[in-house]
Amino acid sequence: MPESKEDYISGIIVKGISGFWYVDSEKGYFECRARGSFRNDNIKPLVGDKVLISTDIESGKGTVEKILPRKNVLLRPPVANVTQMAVVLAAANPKPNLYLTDKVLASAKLADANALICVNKTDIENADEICAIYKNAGYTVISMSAKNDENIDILREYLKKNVTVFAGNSGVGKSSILNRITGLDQFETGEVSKRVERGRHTTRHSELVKIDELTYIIDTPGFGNLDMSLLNPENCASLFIEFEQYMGKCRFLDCNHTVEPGCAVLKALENGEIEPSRHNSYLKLIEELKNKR
Ligand SMILES: Nc1nc2c(ncn2[C@@H]2O[C@H](COP(=O)(O)OP(=O)(O)OP(=O)(O)O)[C@@H](O)[C@H]2O)c(=O)[nH]1
Ligand SMILES: [Mg+2]
Ligand SMILES: [Zn+2]
Repeated sequence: MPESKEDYISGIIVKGISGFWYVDSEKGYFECRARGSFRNDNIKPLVGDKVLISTDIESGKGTVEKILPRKNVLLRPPVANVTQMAVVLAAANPKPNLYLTDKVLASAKLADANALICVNKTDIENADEICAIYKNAGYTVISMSAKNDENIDILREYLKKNVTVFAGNSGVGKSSILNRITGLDQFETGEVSKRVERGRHTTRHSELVKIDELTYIIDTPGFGNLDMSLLNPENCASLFIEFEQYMGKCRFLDCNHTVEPGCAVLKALENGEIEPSRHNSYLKLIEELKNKR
C-alpha cells in the first residue's frame, strides 16, 4: 500500500461485477476490490464513482481506497455522478410513450442532470409533433435515425464532457444509437419480440463506456422499473421544467395545479403555453404517487 495519499491513482469506476470494480484511470485500467472498511461503514462503491485506488501498476489489480463525494445517485440503473440523461423515443414502433418520457424527465431534473430528448426512427415516421411538444417545453430535442445515421453527429456533440445515461422504452433504439456513436457493434440490439422470448433473467449490468477522456455513455435495458422513490405529489410540479415559471403565481399557495380556480399553470395550459400532454402526464403522475402512499 502506498505511503501517502499522493501515491493513489484517481480514476472512475466503469463496471462492477461480483465484487470486482473496474477502474479506468490515466495510468490504465485496473481490476479492483473495495477496501474492507467500506463494508463496515455501509458504503458500497457504484459505477460512476470517482475513486482513489492503490496499486502496483504492473499487476493491473488494485484496491479502491476512497470514494470521492458524489454529485448524485441513480438507483435504476445504479450509477453515480450522472450529468445527463438522454431519453430516447421512437417516432413509431414502438409507439411513443409520453407519460414514461415525462417521468424520466422529472427524475432527471430531480437528480440535477441535464436532459436531452432523442426522437429516433424518423426514417419510418414523421416526428414533428413529438419534437414540438418537447421543444415547446424547453428541452433540447434531436430528431434522428440510427438506421440512416441521421443527426448522430449532433448527438455526439451533446455527449461531450458528460456522463450520459440513455433511457427509454424497450425497442426504441438506444443500443442502436450507441453503436453508431462508438462506431462499434458493442451494444446488443434486437427486435422486441426476440428480447421478450429471451426472458427476464438475462444478466444486465450497467457499464460506463468511454468515448474520450471526459465522455462516457451508459446503455440501459428499457424503462421497466423506473425509480420514483424520491418523487412525491408535492415536489413533482417543480420537476416539469416549463411549470416552474408559474410557481408562486397561483391564487392558493397550496395549489396542486389540477382544478383550482386562479391557477397560473391551468391558465398557461389554456393559453397554449403548456402542452396538454405534459400537463396530462403531471396529473397522472400525482395520481400514481398518491396511490403509492
Ligand atoms: N427503422 C429503424 N429501426 C431502428 C432504428 N434504430 C433502431 N432500430 C431497430 O429497432 C430495434 C430495437 O433496437 P435496439 O437498439 O435494440 O433498442 P433498445 O432501445 O436498445 O431496446 P432495449 O435494449 O430492449 O431497451 C432493432 O431491430 C433495431 O434495428 C432506426 O433509426 N430506424
Ligand atoms: Mg438495448
Ligand atoms: Zn396552480
